[in-house]
Amino acid sequence: MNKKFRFLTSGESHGKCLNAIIEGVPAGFPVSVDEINHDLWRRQQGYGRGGRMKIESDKVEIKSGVRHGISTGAPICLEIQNKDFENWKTVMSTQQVELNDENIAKIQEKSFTKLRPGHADYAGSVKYGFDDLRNVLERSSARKTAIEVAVGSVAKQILKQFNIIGCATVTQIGNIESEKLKVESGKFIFDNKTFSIEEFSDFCEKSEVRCFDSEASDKMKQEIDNAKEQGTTLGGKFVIYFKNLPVGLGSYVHYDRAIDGLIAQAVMSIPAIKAVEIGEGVNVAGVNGTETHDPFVLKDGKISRTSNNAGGIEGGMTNGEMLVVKGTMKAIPTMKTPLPTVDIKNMTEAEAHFERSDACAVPACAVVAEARVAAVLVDEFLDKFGGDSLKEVKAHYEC
Ligand code: EPS
Repeated sequence: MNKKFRFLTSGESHGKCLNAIIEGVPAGFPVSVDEINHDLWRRQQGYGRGGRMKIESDKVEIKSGVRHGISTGAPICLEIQNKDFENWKTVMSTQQVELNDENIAKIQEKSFTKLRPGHADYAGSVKYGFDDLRNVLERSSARKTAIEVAVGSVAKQILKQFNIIGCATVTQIGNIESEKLKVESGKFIFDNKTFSIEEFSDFCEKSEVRCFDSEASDKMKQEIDNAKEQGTTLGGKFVIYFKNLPVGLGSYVHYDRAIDGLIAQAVMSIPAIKAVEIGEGVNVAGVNGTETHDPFVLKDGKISRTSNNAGGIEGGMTNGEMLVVKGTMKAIPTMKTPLPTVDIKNMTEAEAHFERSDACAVPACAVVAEARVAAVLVDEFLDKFGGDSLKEVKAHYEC
């Protein structure tokens, strides 16, 4: 498959910085640092975030591929500095450090060998042959999602040129669920009122847990407080919406071109995600065909639908309806009250390693998922309507 918007990232959780190189942004697209920084800020929010978010205030530097705020068609290089690196300079040095007593002590202090169940520690150390699990933690950490959000923010800015807008909401934290949300004809219905995507998004942005339902938000915060008190962590569910997508992104002709498969991969690759659903998702198992599928009707002479159970995708392609992607995140595995484990240093039973963590990162995860979905959508959008410049892409899109 020939990707049109592709990117690679690098960087460790406590290394110097996180980087991305994006290839495929045509010339002439506005790329705003402020918009990227706003998305980075959104990712850092959320009740239940840990101490690291008090240290960092993520800001991106665009290092190439953009001139005076406009893309040039060249690869775009993004960089986010890890402020915490100041405290990890010796431990995370990319070069050999002098092995004096002080440095040895610093490195040993941050080494760990007690596997955290649920994290990448065990499989990662076996796979890469590490004795020090620090080597696994540093790249497997969800810290890398900061640079993924920066990439997704560039993708969102491209989509915005075509009036394609997304938003992210949390619908469950621990056992607390939000009110059931109805989405009909591109409108959001809850609390017996109807809202546009912009209005709906505002409710989510204002909530400390990114939930549109204020009553549920309060209960979710309480649930997080309870988990903290017990030294444990919480997972949950979120939903990503994208509106105004053209018909026909993705394809049914090959397994690796189905857009639902691509979206599922993108969201599933976020640390701690255990399930991805499109539209009604797992609910379709218990419902017959008559109730599952979305009838066609003619509305003012145009083909229209009476429901959107499919979540905007049929046959591996967007069908013009609102895209609905649901994600399920497990509780973060680094816990104050540790689980039983094995210490690989001396092969004894032990308690799992604990270091600073988040009691709940579902609101942040929703922002990451929105960014990852945006990157897939742009890739497919440029595959269908691509050109070397914004002007060419617009011409292809409009004809
Ligand atoms: C994260 C940074 C990390 C964690 C979290 C996500 O910072 P630190 O390890 O320094 O506290 O807060 O990562 C995890 C919980 C994890 O399991 O990987 C971030 O920037 O989102």
